[in-house]
Amino acid sequence: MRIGIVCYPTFGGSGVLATELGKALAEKGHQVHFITYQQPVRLIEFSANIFYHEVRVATYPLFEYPPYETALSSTMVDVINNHQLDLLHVHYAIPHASAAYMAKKIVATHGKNIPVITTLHGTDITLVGRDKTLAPVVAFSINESDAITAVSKNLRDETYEIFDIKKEIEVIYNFVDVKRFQKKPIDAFRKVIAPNGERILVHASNFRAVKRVLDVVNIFAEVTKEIPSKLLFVGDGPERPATENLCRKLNLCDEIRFVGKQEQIEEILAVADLFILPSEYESFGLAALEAMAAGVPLISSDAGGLPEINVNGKTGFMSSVGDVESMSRNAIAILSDEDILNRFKRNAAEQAMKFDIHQIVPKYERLYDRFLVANLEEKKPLRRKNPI
Ligand code: GMT
Repeated sequence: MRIGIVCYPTFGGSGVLATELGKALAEKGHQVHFITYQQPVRLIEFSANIFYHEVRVATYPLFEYPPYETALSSTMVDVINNHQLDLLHVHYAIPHASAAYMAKKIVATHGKNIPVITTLHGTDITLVGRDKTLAPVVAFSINESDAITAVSKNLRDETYEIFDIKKEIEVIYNFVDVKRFQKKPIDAFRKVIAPNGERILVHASNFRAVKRVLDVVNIFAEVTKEIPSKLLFVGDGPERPATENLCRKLNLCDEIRFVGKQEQIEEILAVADLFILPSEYESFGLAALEAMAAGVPLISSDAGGLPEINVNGKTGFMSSVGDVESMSRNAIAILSDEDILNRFKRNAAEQAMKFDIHQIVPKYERLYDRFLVANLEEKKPLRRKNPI
């Protein structure tokens, strides 16, 4: 099949998921065309089945706001026509679903039917999408998609709650390539981070307000009073300065490291003992799933789709959003005993298997197949019942 994938090329969960999906499909023999404004961060190695088409936005002194969405639709049309795409799979509704709608309408005038599948990821619905400056377009373009998927049951329900969606939204969970995360810890790396055998806690995110990164510092402050430990912050974003200030205020600078945006997150997770994700909302929590795949238990909030991946008391613990005291207590409970920690690690790794790439990617393929078959049916010449 020839599949066009549209996504954000950055470190965000939706872009990571879309890129990993494209890579997996290419490995299975499909031809995959990424249409983005930059090379996706996880698209580093060469594959004969992967193509990359950069969206270039025209600039002109008149344009205070360069027309990205128009450029994206035009690039989609170009790729659909010149590479005979069978379907478009767009990740994150804004502005990808509406740009795809426009492209679909344009190629229809050339006599082509291009099915559009929209995968909703979270903030495109719960945070940004519901804003009144965007909502009518988001709702319309979701309804106009040929198929809609959401990355958790929670996100599906939230979408029905927020918008008047007339179609079925199918849940296809996010996935992880478990094998990639089953790395042996590099001793030398562990020693650099925790020279005296301290426990290693990790948080990875885009440091937006919704992640409640300050809670991570406050949880760590409590943990380190009881258990010698270190904290690694992976990623970067708007809350970073406030987070650094809090580390300084609590005199924890020697215990906390900011390692920035990392492509090889699996190397870091391989030495981690606990992953902290106290988010205000998380449609799924792909970063948490990656941690679990590396055998790292999870201390998280119970917001959004997190209860669909974190099994309370088994793969980690969940607490109400903002309940730093409960999260600290649970973290200490897991970290204070080697046997308990190892049991949680095993459970986390086992739970991640349910979301392994080999379980989930075929679900997308089956969804694609439905449209391929429908399109073939449409193209079949009409057979007369009584040929003359
Ligand atoms: O804020 C983020 O975490 C980035 C955002 C994105 O769309 O790139 O992540 C959302 O999509 C991820 C992949 O499906 C989910 O795992 C995250 O939970 C979701 N983030 C939120 O809902 C806040």
